[in-house]
Amino acid sequence: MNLKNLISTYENGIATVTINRPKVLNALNKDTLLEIKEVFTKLGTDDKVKVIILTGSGEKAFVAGADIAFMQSLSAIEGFEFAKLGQEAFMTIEGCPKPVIAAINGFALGGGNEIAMACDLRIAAETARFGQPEINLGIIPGFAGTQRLTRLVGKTKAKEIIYTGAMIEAQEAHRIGLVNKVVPLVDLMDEALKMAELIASKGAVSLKLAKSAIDTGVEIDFHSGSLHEAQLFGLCFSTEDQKEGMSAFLEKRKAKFKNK
Ligand code: DAK
Repeated sequence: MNLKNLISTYENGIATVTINRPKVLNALNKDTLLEIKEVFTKLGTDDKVKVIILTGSGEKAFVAGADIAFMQSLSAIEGFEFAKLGQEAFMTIEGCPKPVIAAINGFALGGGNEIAMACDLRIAAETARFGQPEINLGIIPGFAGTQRLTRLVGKTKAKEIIYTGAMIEAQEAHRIGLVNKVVPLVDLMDEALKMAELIASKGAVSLKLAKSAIDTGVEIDFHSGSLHEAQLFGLCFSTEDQKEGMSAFLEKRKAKFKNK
């Protein structure tokens, strides 16, 4: 894969994808979204990859949003195509069967906060800043920010963030449940790797089913979600990992999952 806007590396079951446009604070243009869609589709089906970390290049920004210079002169048709591509790219991350951890190293604004929210978990540097500043540009969030932010932090906080366009600091993002953890910037990638390694030590099938149970369940009613969970729970019993996990517990040893 010939990548111009991303760097993708792999080590010991963990892939790290870095959005690499530091001169424009890693803003998302069409080519970057195309590459995100392509890379996450590929990593999602690569059996070697157990967990993916998404981060931004440099120390200033994770992603400062959609590329305003690119968007400024779009026609209606181009705007529609850009919107569709963005939604597809973000859905590819959210629907990726592997856990995705956002390591947020700086500004996560607009589409930057939205792409972080499409990930499963978010670890933020103390210096990270979050916001949905679209209102300042005369638009509203367009990569499902109104939906994902509301689900994560509730209607009241989501409306405050979206109506004011103001930035919030990492500790406040943690307090309202937007991020899982805040760490010093120098420790960010180590902490993300530590979490990725812990998750990568579990069975890939149960991770995938847990992700599906949570993400599908939150979009449907409680009883349908519980039924979906029961079906996936049943499916676990067709795996070698369930047999190994339970045998290992009873034999008082550490499970060696085969990811099947
Ligand atoms: N796009 C393009 N370039 C950007 C950018 C962005 N979002 N953010 C920063 N840059 C560029 C700056 O223009 C500047 O370029 P040069 O002047 O050096 O050429 C360079 O990055 C460094 O930025 P600053 O000089 O501004 O750096 P500061 O430290 O002074 O300020 C900042 C950092 C992050 C506070 C500031 O850059 C800023 O406010 N940036 C814009 C943040 C923003 O408004 N983000 C939201 C973008 S709107 C859609 C769906 C979704 C969306 C759009 C469409 N559809 C459904 C179609 C999403 C929209 C957004 O995300």
